[in-house]
Amino acid sequence: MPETTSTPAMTLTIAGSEATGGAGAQADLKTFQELGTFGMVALTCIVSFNPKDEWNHRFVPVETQVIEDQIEAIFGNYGPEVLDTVKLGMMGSPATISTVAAAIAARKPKNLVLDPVLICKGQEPGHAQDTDNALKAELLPLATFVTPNHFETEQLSGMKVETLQDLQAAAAEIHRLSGAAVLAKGGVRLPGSEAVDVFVDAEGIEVLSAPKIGEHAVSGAGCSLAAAVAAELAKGRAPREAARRAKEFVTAGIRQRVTGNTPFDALWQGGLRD
Ligand code: PXL
Repeated sequence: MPETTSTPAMTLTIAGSEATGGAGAQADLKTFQELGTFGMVALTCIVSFNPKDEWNHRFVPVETQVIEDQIEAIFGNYGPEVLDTVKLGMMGSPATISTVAAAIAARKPKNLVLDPVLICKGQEPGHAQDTDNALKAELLPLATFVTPNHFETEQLSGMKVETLQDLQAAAAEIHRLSGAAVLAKGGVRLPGSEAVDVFVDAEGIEVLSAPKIGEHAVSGAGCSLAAAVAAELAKGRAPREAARRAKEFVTAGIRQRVTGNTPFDALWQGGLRD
């Protein structure tokens, strides 16, 4: 058989490990593969839920030098013209944010999708204020696409979000502040039978809507949504089309979610398969 080489679209996630495979880098990598891109990971931290303590997070940061080493290895192998799409997930500390911001600013990938993970389940709001501030100051200005959830939308916009109109105004504000395309997630947090998300870019606003599936947030939905946006951008789709496809991917994955012993189910990235 003659040898052939292939050149799939390339996607990197800089994110944390969530050992049970619901969220974090595991969700990103599965999403990348499912959507036909060649996935890579630079790990920022390791999260292990604790079954003996209501599934709260145990969190271990990866040393900043090791984060730099991983990013060096990855971009040494594929330059920024080949690897032009990077997704950022959980950072976990101001030191990690500064390390990642410097590494990204030096490589300038065409697409930088920021999932602005501020606090996770099990963390006290306010506990991570310095991390929130560093994320806003150092990573948000580099992003070309940002995917805040309900809480993160309020934090990044400084606005209260209780209705779809509020979500539209807050998403527009984050777009104004950052210049990035914004996909702000209402998810199950806004009242009504539809799970609504709002997309905004320079061309205007669009409400993406799908019937709610249950009343509870599913683990990995945010990670998978941002990873799906990154995969679609890497394949050459425009941001608005990437947002629409990512929403479909996540809706199908929530419909076919996986149940275990944690109090939240996990999204299945194979939801669009026949
Ligand atoms: O869903 C946010 C998230 C992102 N990354 C990691 C996580 C979580 C939530 O549990 O553990 C590593």
